[in-house]
Amino acid sequence: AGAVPAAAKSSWGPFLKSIASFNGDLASLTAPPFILSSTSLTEYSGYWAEHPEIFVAPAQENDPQKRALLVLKWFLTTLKQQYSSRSEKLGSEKKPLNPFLGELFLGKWKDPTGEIGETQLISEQVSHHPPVTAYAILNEKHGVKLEGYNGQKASFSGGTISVKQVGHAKYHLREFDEDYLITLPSLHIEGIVYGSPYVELNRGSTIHSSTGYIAQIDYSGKGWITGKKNTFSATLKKEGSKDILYAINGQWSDGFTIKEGKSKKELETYNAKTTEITPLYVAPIEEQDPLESRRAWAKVQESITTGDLETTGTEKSKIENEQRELRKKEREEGREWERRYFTRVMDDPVFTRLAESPGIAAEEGKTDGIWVFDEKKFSQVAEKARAGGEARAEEAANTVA
Ligand code: 0T9
Repeated sequence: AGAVPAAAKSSWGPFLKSIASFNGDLASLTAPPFILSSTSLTEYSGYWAEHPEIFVAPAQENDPQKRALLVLKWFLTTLKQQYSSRSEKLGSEKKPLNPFLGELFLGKWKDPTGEIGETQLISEQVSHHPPVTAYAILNEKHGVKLEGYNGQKASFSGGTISVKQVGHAKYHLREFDEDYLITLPSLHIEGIVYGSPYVELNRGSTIHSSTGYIAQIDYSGKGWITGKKNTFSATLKKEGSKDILYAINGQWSDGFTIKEGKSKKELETYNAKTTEITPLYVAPIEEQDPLESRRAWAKVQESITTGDLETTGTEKSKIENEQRELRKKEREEGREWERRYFTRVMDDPVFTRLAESPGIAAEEGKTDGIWVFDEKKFSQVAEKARAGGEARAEEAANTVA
């Protein structure tokens, strides 16, 4: 208790009252200024690969069973970034900026060692109403590709906001032509009454592999055995068999232990607290595309940081009005906003095949169709950028001459 800054206490009460009549649309929540984050939700896609070396590790493993374990391990190591890094950094969960349609967040994890290779992030807001973010994370050197999309369905009851994630992620290994379908955990926001919200995971999530391995992860929050927050227990099995090949237990924000199923032999302990992350490189704002998140929101972000509420309001409204105009024009011209990197499909063969495995509710993964990373669009954008770069270089050369 007592986490609400004194100056903000007066705004928290009315806010609590307003969420009591919450309609399920998280973006419509008007949170008090001190709980506003200057980060857009498009940036959250980066949490999937803040340990690039763990992200590509499965590509270097020849045994399919161990590969499936490494994919599960990688997934577990992303949870701390995804769900508790903001609380740790900012003191509580904060409300992200609600991305506009077509907003982009692009970056890369550089690799000075040359062993991991560069890992590239492409995140795009593919829907505004309801909000859906799609992403692709690519490591060319190791032939690893993650793609997915993410929306949220929320409800408020008993003092907490419960959030169901809509969407899924697919992890692909080129060398083995192998796919993993990842479902996303449900979460709830605790600590709301005290004004210091933080995320806890509940229920479970799964990873189904095209090689027939199934990982099941159960989240129990303050587990009844350990009483510790962020507790989970995971198993890896072969489809159709009850034998546990590996069991992983611990806390996703702290650490966990991987044991062999039969012998219970300890294979590895992972320390989430001491494993360092690799920061994402994002181009300087002046080099960014106007649709890139940090460029588009720059003024809003600055005013949130300095606590200038008036500017936050006016700059936010500018973006919202511009967006309304764009949508109106599209409606009049009978067209739809062209997503730069993603395409909506009604059926994705990998998703359909893996989602058929028992235990997956395929419909839950669909947000009016499935968003897939469009390699063709991607290479066209890359081609254009190259051509642009060459033209600029030529121009520069001519100027010098
Ligand atoms: C995808 C992730 C997601 C996004 C966030 C619910 C939430 C927005 C969605 C699901 C990422 O891969 C993982 C992590 C955290 C999720 C966010 C936590 C959160 O609180 C927000 C919502 C929109 C709010 O900000 C509610 C306001 C709250 C902070 C004050 C009561």
